[in-house]
Amino acid sequence: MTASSSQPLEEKIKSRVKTAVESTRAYDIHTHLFDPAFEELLLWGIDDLLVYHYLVAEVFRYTDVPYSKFWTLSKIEQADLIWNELFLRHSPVSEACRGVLTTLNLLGLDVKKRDLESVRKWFANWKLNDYLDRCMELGGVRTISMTNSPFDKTERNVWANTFSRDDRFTAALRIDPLILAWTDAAVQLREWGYSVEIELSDNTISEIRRFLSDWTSRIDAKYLMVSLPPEFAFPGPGTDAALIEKAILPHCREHGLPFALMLGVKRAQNESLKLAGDGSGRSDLTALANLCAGAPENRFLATVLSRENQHELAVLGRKFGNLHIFGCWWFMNIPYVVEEMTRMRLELLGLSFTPQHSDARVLDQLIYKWKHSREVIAKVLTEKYIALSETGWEPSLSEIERDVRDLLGGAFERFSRQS
Ligand code: HDL
Ligand code: ZN
Repeated sequence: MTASSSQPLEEKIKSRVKTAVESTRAYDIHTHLFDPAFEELLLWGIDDLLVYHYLVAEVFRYTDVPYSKFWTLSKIEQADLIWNELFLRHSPVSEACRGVLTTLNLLGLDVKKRDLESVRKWFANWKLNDYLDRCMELGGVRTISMTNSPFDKTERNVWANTFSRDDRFTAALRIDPLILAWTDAAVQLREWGYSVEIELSDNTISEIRRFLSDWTSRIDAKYLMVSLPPEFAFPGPGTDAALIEKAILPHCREHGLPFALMLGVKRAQNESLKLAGDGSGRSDLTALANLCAGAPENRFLATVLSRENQHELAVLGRKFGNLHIFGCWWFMNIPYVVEEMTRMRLELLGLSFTPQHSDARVLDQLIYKWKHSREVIAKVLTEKYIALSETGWEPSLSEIERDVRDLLGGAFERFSRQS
């Protein structure tokens, strides 16, 4: 539907924003999805959707099945339990539950039948590569950034062989074990042929940088990334701060790559929930400010897990041009908070940030995570452009399309020198 000249300006703007947001394909800058060459690491289909760790956490608010029993169940048995508890015995109003239904609905399935078996039969007819195309088309996604860890055995084995990459997938080098568990990581690096010691001598630092360079080129990493606990301090007394200062930042400068910091995760708050057991805490963002100020020639991507940190992070974005803020990460990815964060960021940062990434772990999630996000982004953007028009400034469709391209990956690509 195109805006006609007789429409009131507000209607014209609403229609222009809707057109631009719905038609602009996004660069999804952080996911846990994989190029199909990684085979079983790329999760997809109704049972992977239902056993997503967000739903595992939620089902334990209802079921009295013991954790130990749950983890012995097959994927289908876990999915059945989750479907019965979270969809049939209680209305699926949570964001993660609604997301499953948004996905199935946009795939053309009739969810009101509540017939899980017929949904399973429908999925059984798909081949992965066709389904990948379908999910990227329905999700409006052009490029998917993977999360690639040299410390993951299964993933390492794939990279050990040459394979032709699907050019819709880019790579990000994830280094949590190196930074957060250096003593164990040092043992691994020695096994892989890097002569490192626990003490961070000059030789050890150069061997760590050789490891980082080897993997940066092997995967063609577009950025490095780490998730850090709320208590992360920089400068700080820990090995984490020393490794970042002596190895990671020089490596990123040498290779012209941003360093992504994902702050505020409390790993394994409930170990019995496994991947679903991580929690959130308020970080001291002084560490991020010190990094941005102390290493002006480095570029930093940042997203934080605590709602209480969001305004301070956006203000930091105003202080440092070498900081690019992205996403409504994990527990922030609920419409109530996405709207608050996107409005705050537009008002403080203009268009110089990336409002969303999907963090998808299951391919099909691209469909709902981007549908739900686009609805909020379009709503807030419309409000902002209408506020502009009230000053007499009428944003054209081409200006709105330009801005939306920036928000959905263009600003990130320029910041990470991919364009
Ligand atoms: O550390 C991360 O990258 C987080 O996104 C975790 O993977 C988390 O389990 C997750 O999937 N959040 O959406
Ligand atoms: Zn993630």
